[in-house]
This record gives sequence, structure tokens and C-alpha cells, in this order.
Amino acid sequence: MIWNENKECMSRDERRELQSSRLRKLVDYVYHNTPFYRNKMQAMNLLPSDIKDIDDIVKLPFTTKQDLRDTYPYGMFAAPIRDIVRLHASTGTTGKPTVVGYTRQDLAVWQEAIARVITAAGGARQDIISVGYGYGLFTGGLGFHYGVEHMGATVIPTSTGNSEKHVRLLRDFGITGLAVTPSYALYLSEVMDKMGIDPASLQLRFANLGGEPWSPQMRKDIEQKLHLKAYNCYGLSEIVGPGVAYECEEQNGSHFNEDHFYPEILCPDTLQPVPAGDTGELVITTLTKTGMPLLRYRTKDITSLDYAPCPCGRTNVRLNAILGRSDDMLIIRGINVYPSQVESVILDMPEFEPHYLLIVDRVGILDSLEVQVEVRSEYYSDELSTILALKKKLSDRLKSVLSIKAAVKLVEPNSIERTAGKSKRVIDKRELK
Ligand code: DLL
Repeated sequence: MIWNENKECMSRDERRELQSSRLRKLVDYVYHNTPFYRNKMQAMNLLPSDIKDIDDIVKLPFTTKQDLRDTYPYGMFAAPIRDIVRLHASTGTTGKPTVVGYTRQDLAVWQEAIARVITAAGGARQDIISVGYGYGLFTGGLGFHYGVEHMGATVIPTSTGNSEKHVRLLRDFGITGLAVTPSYALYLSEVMDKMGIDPASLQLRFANLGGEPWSPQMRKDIEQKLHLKAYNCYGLSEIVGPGVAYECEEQNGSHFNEDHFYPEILCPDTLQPVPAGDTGELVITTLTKTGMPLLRYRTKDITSLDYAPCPCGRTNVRLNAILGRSDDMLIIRGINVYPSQVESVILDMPEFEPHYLLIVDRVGILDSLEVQVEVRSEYYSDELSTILALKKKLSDRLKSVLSIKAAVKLVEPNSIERTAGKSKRVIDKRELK
């Protein structure tokens, strides 16, 4: 099923026209309503009338998270506060949080975006959907909540926190759809296991997972353990929250809601566009937002776009998996390391649970990387030789993928801390030294 065939399946030429006219309107709007952008454009000698079609987007200034911090809290708002009906903020671990304001019209766009996300995963009005993203300043909870209501399905605002209760709700309320982070989906399967509840006995059919990167192996794991189909949903608070891009039944890249959010892939160093299909930093312009529209927001997410037609019939471009962030990339002994590389090695080996932790440290002048991973109970052993052999096997595989040696620490099942939200997979102790 497709939520909005008119918009999701329009010809690429038609969509380009729509994007061009929306971009013209947007630039005129921010020029007159956001001093931040007017100043930037004036410094570049750029007038709204210089933007004629979507290809002119490359002339526009960038926006960074730092800009949002510098103008904290409301400096990026284009609409007066009396027209803002909701605020969210990202959980900044360093410095000030970034604040996002929505007008009524922005919330309507967001609801539509989420309705597309859920419909593409096979959800419909008769579904009962549990939203297990955090409710509050985080965009996941309320974002999904109002999207589910908008499409007419039944929403259960479970939020995070009490996982056993969540499992009981899944069972007792006949919940058919789940919206949570991928790591929490896995955790719920463990809780079910402990409670002696067989996921196959539940009504669950699909899950909309996002908020953090996950790999194809993790998808397989979640689908098998929870007996459902798992679909990716990508988004970030600065742009809208969840609902920027979403997977369809093909589960092969996430369709970008391009009529509202325009994606570019740029080289993070030169900020020039990469050839179509190549990997680089995702940069997004909000084409229709009125509360806090952003021009060319640098997401720092490293990924690529797939322009090939999709058998599902949607024509909006597909976002490939997020390979990492240009700012969470670790440089260990001069080598770039993405945590997702370690994850793919671990998930490829049946001996391990998909729970791991990277600990980066500096001993003397040498960087060190320790990978802690949980051994599945059926492979756990008191035999030293068995454990040593398993350690060596993982260590060798990591070396071949990462090109650096990692110390491997095997830990018991369930010993790595679980979170209801995004899991913390990296501890970089060098930052403190
Ligand atoms: O995580 C919004 C969201 C909520 C998306 C629920 C999907 C589902 P932020 O907290 O601002 O917003 O974090 C945004 O998380 O730039 C990516 O690095 C990462 N991220 C989000 N979704 C995905 C995904 C929400 N599906 C940041 N795959 C983004 C990989 C993701 N990374």
C-alpha cells in the first residue's frame, strides 16, 4: 500500500518542478524572516531571485549544528513564537541542546511523513501500533504518535522504561506494529525470552526501526527473534524528527520524502557534490517547513543515494544505509574506523550476541581499541582453550576488516548495559586525556 500515491509516485520531472517552486518560495521566506540567512546571503551577494530552480541549491549557504547552538534557543526560527505550536530539542551530550520549533503546518507535514513510513511497512487503519520511542523532547515518541493517529491506526503511547510491561502490552493488546530503536527491539526479544513468551504467539507483523544505525545482519536477527518484518526509518530532529526517509516492502534503501526534504550528498571536506550514487555527507534542505526551515543542513551522516527505480512504484530517491557519521568516525592509530564495521563482523559470527562495546584508549602514545562482546550462552564455556580460540577467531576477523588490531574481551551474555533508547557503543577515553 502507498499512503500518498500522488506525491510518492509522481514522475521525477514533475517532482523536480515541485521542488524548484518550493525552493524559490522557501528562499524568499527565509530571506525575509530569518536574519541568520539574510545575513549569510547578503555576505555572499545572493538574492532570492538568484534561485531559479532546484539545481541552484548549490549556491545557498550551509547550516550546521553549531549555528543552531550559536542562535540558541530561537534564533533560527522564521515564524513568530505565537505561530509555533510545539518545541522539541535534541539531547545534546555536549553544550546546549538544539531546539526545533514547529508551526501547525509543520506538524501536518510531519504526520503525513509518518503515515507514509507506516503504510510502506504494511501498516493500515486496523493496526494497533506501540510507540516505544521516548516521549518528551526527543522527536521519536510524539513524532510517531501523531503520525499513527493521523493515518487512523490505533496508537499505544508505551514510551520507554518498563520493558516487561511493554511485552505484556504486546501480548494482551494484540499489538501488530512496533516503533522502537533497533537495539531496543532486540532487547525486547530478550525480555520476552526471560518472561517465557514466545514471539510467534503474538500478533506482531512489522516494526519501524530507526534513530540509530543498524546493519542487515541486525535486521535478520530482529526479524527472526521477534517474528516480524523490520523496516528502516531515518530522520533527525533538526529536519523534523523521524519520517525523513522510510523503507518499503523491498527493504532495499529508504525512500526520501523529497517533496518536503531535499537531499544532497557532498564530499565532507570540499563540500562539493559527489558523482550520483557515490558516498559522502548527507545535506538536507527543508522545502516546506515554516517554523524553523533550514537551508542545506549538514547532517554529518555518511551515506549515498540510489536513483534506480524501485519495484514498489515509489519514485522518490532511496537513501542507502548510514555508514557512520563524519563526526563519530574513530581514528585509531591513524586508521579510520566505523563502529558499524565492527558490528558487521560480530553479527556475522553466530557465536556472539549483537551487543558490543568499543573502548578506545591511549596507552603511552599508542591508541588502543578494545572490543567487548557478549558470547551467546550456547557458546559460552569455562574451558580456557575454547575461549581463547574464539577470541583469536574474532580478533583475526576484526584485523582483516579494520586493518588494525583490536583487543577482544569476551563477556557473559547480558553483561553489556541495555538501554531503552539509543545504545552507547563507543567509549572514547582519549577525549578525557
Ligand atoms: O533519532 C529521529 C528519529 C527517531 C529517527 C526515531 C528515526 C526514528 P536525532 O536524535 O536528532 O533524531 O538523531 C539523528 O540519528 O543524524 C543519524 O545519525 C541517526 N539516525 C537516525 N535514524 C537513523 C537510521 C532521531 N534509520 C541522528 N539509520 C541522525 C541510521 C539513524 N542512523
